[in-house]
Amino acid sequence: MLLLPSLPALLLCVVAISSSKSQTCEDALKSCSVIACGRDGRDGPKGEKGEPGQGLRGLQGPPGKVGPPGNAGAPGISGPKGQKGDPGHSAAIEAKLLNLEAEVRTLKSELEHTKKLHAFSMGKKSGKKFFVTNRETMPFSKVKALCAGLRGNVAIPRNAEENKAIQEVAKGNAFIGITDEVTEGQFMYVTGGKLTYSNWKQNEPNDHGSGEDCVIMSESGIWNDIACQSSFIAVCEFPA
Ligand SMILES: [Ca+2]
Ligand SMILES: [Ca+2]
Repeated sequence: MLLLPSLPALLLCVVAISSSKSQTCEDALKSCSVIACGRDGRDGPKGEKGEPGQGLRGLQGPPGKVGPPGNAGAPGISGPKGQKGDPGHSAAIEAKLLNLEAEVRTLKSELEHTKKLHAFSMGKKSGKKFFVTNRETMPFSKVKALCAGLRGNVAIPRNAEENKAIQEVAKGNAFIGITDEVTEGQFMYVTGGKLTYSNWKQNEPNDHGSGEDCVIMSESGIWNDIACQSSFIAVCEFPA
């Protein structure tokens, strides 16, 4: 950088030359790095590497490019357990269903109990059915409709025991489920089938007057054919 020697070095060199006349200028050049003798010198030997400079450092360069993404890290630790959720719909429906089933079992049991009590209170249970009346009188067609509405049938005495049971329930002239509406003179059960038992009054059935196709049981338990449009006591029968 500095090709010229400093002023004190130049003066020193001049002083050295003047103080020793026996020295040649070339000798002086060996000890002086600056040509001070009036003619061109040659390049001196290469100096040793200097100390690192104390100058200012350069400005910081711009940031480099973003590097590629790193590998995925290991899974973290499981979080704390959450609070218990509300019961689902299916669980609620299942619970209701169980309640309903329990209620149905209870109702069935109570119904059986009630039927037994009813049959016992009637005291007229005969075989596998029992007979019921409200003691109202009405034409035969209405008796059939009334009993069907109660999921029963018009009372039918199929043997002497049932005949007696109906007699005790009716306590008066009551229709029984027997007619010859289909074929005159051929009495049948309203539920189908020919008679297997009968308790006709003497000289009955006689199809008196304009015709008698229905049958009543008198207070004494004997039968008589009679007009279906007449009104008599309604008695229904139900399975026991
Ligand atoms: Ca008849
Ligand atoms: Ca008659």
